[in-house]
Amino acid sequence: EASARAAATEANTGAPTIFDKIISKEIPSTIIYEDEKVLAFRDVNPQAPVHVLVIPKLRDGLTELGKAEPRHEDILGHLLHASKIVAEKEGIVDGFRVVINSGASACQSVYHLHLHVLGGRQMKWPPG
Ligand code: DGP
Repeated sequence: EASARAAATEANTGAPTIFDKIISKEIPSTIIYEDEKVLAFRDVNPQAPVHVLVIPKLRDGLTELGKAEPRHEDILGHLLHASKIVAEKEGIVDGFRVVINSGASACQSVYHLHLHVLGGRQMKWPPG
């Protein structure tokens, strides 16, 4: 846990992230949904039978949810709605979880805002 937190702290530089290369398709990913504003693709390290990341194509300062400003309201709503579309496409819309890790205390590891859409198994509460 301490090392995950340390890695998360070190990763938070505001520099470009691996997600830029996923958006540009330089790094391949399994895309589940895409529109002009967002991209949804399978997480490389799935924590559930369905585990998809939904990200804004334009980061626009949204390294993490904790940096959100009023100008981000539209994209934040769009990301949530895209998460529901992903859940529908993946056949889990009757029960799924959306998670946003924001900052080192939440062990965020990639500093480009992303929503985790998780499902396909019984989820537990509270999360770790
Ligand atoms: P977080 O801990 O919330 O910052 O989650 C970052 C997620 O990103 C983590 O679950 C693994 C995923 N991830 C990291 N690098 C890649 C990659 O190159 N491809 C894909 N598909 N997922 C990645």
